[in-house]
Amino acid sequence: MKNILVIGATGQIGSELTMKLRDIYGGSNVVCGYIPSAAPKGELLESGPAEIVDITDAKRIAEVVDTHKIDTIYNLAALLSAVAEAKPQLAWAIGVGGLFNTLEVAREKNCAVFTPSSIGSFGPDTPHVKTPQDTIQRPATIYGVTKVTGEMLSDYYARRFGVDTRSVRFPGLISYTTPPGGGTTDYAVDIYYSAVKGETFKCPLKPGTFMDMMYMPDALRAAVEIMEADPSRFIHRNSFNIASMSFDPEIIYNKIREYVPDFKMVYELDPLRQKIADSWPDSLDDTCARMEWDWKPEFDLDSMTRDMLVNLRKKFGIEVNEPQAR
Ligand code: AKB
Repeated sequence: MKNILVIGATGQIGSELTMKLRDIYGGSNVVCGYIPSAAPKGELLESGPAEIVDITDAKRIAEVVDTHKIDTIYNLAALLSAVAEAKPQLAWAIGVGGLFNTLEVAREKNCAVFTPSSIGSFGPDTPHVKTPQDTIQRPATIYGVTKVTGEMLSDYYARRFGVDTRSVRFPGLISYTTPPGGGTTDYAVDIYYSAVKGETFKCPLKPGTFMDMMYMPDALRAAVEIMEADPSRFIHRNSFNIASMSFDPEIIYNKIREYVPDFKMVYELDPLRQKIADSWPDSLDDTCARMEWDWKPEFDLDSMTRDMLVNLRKKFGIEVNEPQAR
């Protein structure tokens, strides 16, 4: 049985991953680590222990690890790409300083560490289509710089100190539970909210902007499965490409229109997000993850769209029948 600390447990991934980990390992064995400005509420607060853990405070991480006899840390603290461009110093302090603190505590107290990387770890010189696992990265954003640094630091701690560090490069994550904040791929979540609310969607990226995306249940499963995987099969550790679907704004819009025929979208470009998206891959090659720990996605664009529409309508109390394709 694992004793897990999730740092950043109230964020977009953390709020759902903490609940999934509690389902698997038991509520009392998974600590929700949060900062006071993002305190847990409802089920997240009630289903297990919660502790204030600011990732920039190494002493506090060590205290919580000792108190709860933690053996595995999920480090989900980060600023997303567009916000990080506005606050590069804070992005570094959290993404790199915070990871360094976490790895040091893990080294001293013998914890395994999961830290997500991202498609944002790639840059303009990366091959954009079917981006290989091992290729040039050289990102153009501070977010990407922190992610590449994190991948290398995590590999260093594994090689040099034997810390069990593992990671995946997440695509844009789509979910109906906790909205993302400040990412470049957020449009692919926002578009579903507009569709169920009957609003015209203002798309910040131009047609033809392809990026990898993934439905949250697949992403959560990846985070659990990689930490459960047999490390003797690993050739890589930090960080594995994982993929399930790649689309541009037109493709997702037309998919939603199969279920919401009156849905309207207009383009209102955000130059910062467009520049970031243009520097990221169109699609990743996830062969290594498939071979080294049997990664396999379950959702495609159609099954994700159906599930998103059903669940967002429930969330907003909108009565309609199960969406049917035209
Ligand atoms: C972002 O857009 O910043 C994130 C990511 C792809 O890492 N969703």
